[in-house]
Amino acid sequence: MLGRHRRTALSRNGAKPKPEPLDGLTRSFLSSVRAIHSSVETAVRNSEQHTSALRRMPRDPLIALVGKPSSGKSTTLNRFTTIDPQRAIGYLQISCACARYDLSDRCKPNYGSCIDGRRSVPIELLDVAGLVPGAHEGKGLGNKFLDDLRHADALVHVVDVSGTTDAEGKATRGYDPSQDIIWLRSEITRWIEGNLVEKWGSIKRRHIANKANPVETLQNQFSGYGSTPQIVARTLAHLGIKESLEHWSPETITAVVNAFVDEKFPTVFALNKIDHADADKNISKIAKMQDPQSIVLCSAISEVFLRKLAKQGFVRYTEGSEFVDTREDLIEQGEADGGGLKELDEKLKTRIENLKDMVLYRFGSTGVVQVLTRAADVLGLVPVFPVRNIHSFGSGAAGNNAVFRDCVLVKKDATVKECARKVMGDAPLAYVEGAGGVRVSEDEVVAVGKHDILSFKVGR
Ligand SMILES: Nc1nc2c(ncn2[C@@H]2O[C@H](COP(=O)(O)OP(=O)(O)OP(=O)(O)O)[C@@H](O)[C@H]2O)c(=O)[nH]1
Ligand SMILES: [Mg+2]
Repeated sequence: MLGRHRRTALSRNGAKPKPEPLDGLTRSFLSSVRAIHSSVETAVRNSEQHTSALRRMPRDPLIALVGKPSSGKSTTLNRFTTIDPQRAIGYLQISCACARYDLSDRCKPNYGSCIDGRRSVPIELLDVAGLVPGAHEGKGLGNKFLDDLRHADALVHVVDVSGTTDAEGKATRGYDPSQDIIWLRSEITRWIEGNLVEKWGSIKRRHIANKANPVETLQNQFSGYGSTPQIVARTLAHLGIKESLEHWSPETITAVVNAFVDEKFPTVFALNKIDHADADKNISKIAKMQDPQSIVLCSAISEVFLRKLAKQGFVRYTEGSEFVDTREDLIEQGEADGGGLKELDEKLKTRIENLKDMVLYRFGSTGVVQVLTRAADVLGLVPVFPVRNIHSFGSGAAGNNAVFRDCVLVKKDATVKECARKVMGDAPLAYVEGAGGVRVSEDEVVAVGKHDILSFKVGR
């Protein structure tokens, strides 16, 4: 994968690439993103006016981008539809239920899109800036950072693998980015462990007095981090601890916190700036330390650049792929008008060639689209399709034969009851029907292909 190719880094000698040439493009890019977002909002409002009792859950799954300053979080976020500087809506690609029933031509999502059974479902992304070593003691944006983190269901740790920024994001050369993975993780565990150990004496006393079980006691402590009893139960099951809680050693507490962080904050490592000449050796080192499933190689700046050029009619770019065609390429391929694309000047031409050499041909894509897919994988999200009519899969609107209009993402191990709450809010539930019109118990756990098409019947 890390084949030897001509090396022409986008930014020479690792300094931050000059922003000037991109400024005009950036402005128009941002304004078009805002335009997209406002049309998304209008579409959302319109659909809300005439469709089912669907409501937004108190909390939908949230993926947080974390990483030291200048690692590329904002650049990555800008690839998605930004709501404000910290938040964006990304679209997750999933297999839609319409494909199972050969109904793809009638599948019309309220949110996102569905093409031939590949559905894009919106998911919220949060840019959590301000993390530096020592954050758990309040350094940098310390506590603010850690507070924001509570809401996250999965983390994307954006790691600068160019080695051109130190642990605090300052320009340097030859920095070892595998260190960032170690200290960032340790900031999170030390924050949680510090809070736990501080109160351990009284936690133990209450545990004994209440004759509580360890899940109850720990969930009381961890609920502030957005934990659930299921997460705590999985944490403890994973460790298989024999001693009762009041006899736990400091080592056991450390192990519990570590296992809890694994469960609560599943993490994807987005190894960013792969366009840089020094990236290879750093990637190899990190690849040896981490589960390969948790790693995605990416170049956020290349993705942003290609999307801008495509928007402005300079290239044809299939997002998430390695395919970039210029006017010349298309003419060569037999499209006489060059696909209606504009001519490129020499500077842009060279830059695109470099980008193909350094990123697309070597790694197969800019990797940014894959970051989200991988995050959803580690989070184990299950798409659930609520329908009004379990036989037609329709939304119940007269004269409308569209199917599977709604899709919600729920976390692994979610029950039918939790899905109902997510979709219907507090409306009283009479019963639930699953595919084939059969009754489904509220305690059933949903999974892909199992109880994932549901019709909620309201009433007492
Ligand atoms: N070479 C290269 N540079 C990149 C890439 N992604 C981002 N950068 C540059 O890295 C610098 C920092 O990027 P940002 O996206 O602002 O970083 P950040 O993580 O949001 O930083 P803070 O907001 O300070 O926490 C900018 O100059 C980007 O242009 C990339 O894929 N390759
Ligand atoms: Mg930023």
